[in-house]
Amino acid sequence: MASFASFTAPSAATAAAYPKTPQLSAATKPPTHITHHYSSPAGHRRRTRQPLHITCDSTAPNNTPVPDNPSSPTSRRDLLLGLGAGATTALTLDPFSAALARPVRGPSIEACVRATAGDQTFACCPPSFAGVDIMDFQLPSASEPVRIRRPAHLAGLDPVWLDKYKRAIKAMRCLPNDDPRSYIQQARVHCAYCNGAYVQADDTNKGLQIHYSWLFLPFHRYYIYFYERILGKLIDDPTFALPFWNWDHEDGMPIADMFKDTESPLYDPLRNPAHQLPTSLLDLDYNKRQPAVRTKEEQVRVNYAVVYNNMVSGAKRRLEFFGAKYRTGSAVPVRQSSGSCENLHNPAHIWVGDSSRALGEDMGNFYSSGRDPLFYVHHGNVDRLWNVWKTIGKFRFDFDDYDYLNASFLFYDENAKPVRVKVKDCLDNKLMRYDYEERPLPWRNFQKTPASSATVANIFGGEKTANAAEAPAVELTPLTEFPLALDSVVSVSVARPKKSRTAAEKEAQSEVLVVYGIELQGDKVVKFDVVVNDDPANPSGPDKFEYAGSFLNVPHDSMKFATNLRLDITDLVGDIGADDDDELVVTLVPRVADGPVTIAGVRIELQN
Ligand SMILES: [Cu+2]
Repeated sequence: MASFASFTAPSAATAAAYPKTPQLSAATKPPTHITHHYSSPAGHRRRTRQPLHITCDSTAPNNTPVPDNPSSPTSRRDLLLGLGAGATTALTLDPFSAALARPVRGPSIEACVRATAGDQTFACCPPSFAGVDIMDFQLPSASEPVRIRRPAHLAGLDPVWLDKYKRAIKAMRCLPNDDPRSYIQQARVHCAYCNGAYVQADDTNKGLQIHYSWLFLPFHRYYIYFYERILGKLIDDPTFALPFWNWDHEDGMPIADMFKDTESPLYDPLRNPAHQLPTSLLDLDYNKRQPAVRTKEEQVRVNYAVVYNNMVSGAKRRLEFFGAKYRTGSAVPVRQSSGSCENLHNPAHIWVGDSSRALGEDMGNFYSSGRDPLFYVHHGNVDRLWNVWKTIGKFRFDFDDYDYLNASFLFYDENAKPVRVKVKDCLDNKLMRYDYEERPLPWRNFQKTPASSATVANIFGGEKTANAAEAPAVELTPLTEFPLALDSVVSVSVARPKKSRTAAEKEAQSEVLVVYGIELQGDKVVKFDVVVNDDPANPSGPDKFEYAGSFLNVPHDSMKFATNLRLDITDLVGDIGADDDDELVVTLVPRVADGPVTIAGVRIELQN
């Protein structure tokens, strides 16, 4: 047990139940008990939420409040400007002039302040780094065993491994709260990086947000890398590997049983109970209060379609898969665009979280999602799909941009030592001494089908292919009426930069549909779908040719922000027979609007 010498082991066995959240929000109104009453959004009967009992071998109360960073007592919400009238203009410009081209060099820890979510603030800053040497990350020794991550629904059948996993999570829950490896401190990592607690080290006038950009995948890779190594250390097992939530395979779509056992340290009471039934399959096209009425077969098909869209047809190039380039100096309210890897992962957050709570805890808000063990398992699959994407071929490889490779983050490692990591050291997970068990990819050659609506054929089919915009049955909103509030279905005719492209031209450049200047509150769930040459009265789902993609915001900080949605429609245009059309009719279909959203416009680009 020598490896435990470096931290204070909890002692004595008195804590009857471990309250998971109170210390997170001393200045707000945290739940101080762990039995909650729940009213499901679909009007189910009220039920009492199962409490979670964790008995720590400890005399130390593990709900000791962790103080904020004393130098930064207030939230940044009031310190940074929200979006002004010029924001839309700024978004349409390239914000990355040569003078600004520098890698994002992690957060300024000294300037960490309380995070925001809704009208509350939360203490999410890490334990002070003051006077501590921050090491540069070193890849683990090549002699270390490779940790093999297995799908959760299969790994859970192995009682020896499951026991280790539960013991490790329990040990993490029982660490003192000021230990940077403790359960609550690990959850705070996500909160601090995602809910407005940090500014950039090299430009403290600018906030730091690791979503909606190319930082999304590498940040989360390192996050669960350290989390996994901490768990292994806590049970003294250097081979310990996390499972991954294999939701891109039919068998893995329900939440794995081990997370639903209310007596287990893997359980989180703050989830949507309606989605923890044995028959509940994750819905990758989740519309929150509009429950999908699908058979199991239909849900599996829709999920495969969503994975296919975000991994294959809509993710031919790096910008659309990874998300926008993000460099030091990029203004905080302008989050250029998320990649399809992130878009693919968003619905699970909303689907798992408790939608009866204003902030959607735990998984439904970035400030709290790290409190659910499922978070790390969900992100394991996202991390795995990064690797899978690179095997699909053509232009699917990592960015080699200097500012990507040298972007850096700060983490605490398994020895509670602060480490500065750079993106370039995480591009090959095998060098990080972990890997994934191979799984079939049933979505890989998904066959989409045409929209079933006869109306679509009437409007856009037959001889009516030369200029779909002239179709009389669709009420078109002129582009000059943008920006507009997206509070109902909107169809707009958008000119294509080039029609009748040859196969070689399609190979050389993707046709990308850009919904730009999407403005919303960061802490609101907003979802809209985008369909092309489709019937606005009966818009298609993800398994149809006409469906281009969806925008979904997972609630995070409470600032207003603007972003873009980029959808590769090269395949779509061919599928719907619109190759020779001058224009496409793009329909935006609002699905969830917990807050207002405005759209500055829609355009089509050709992109290398
Ligand atoms: Cu996530």
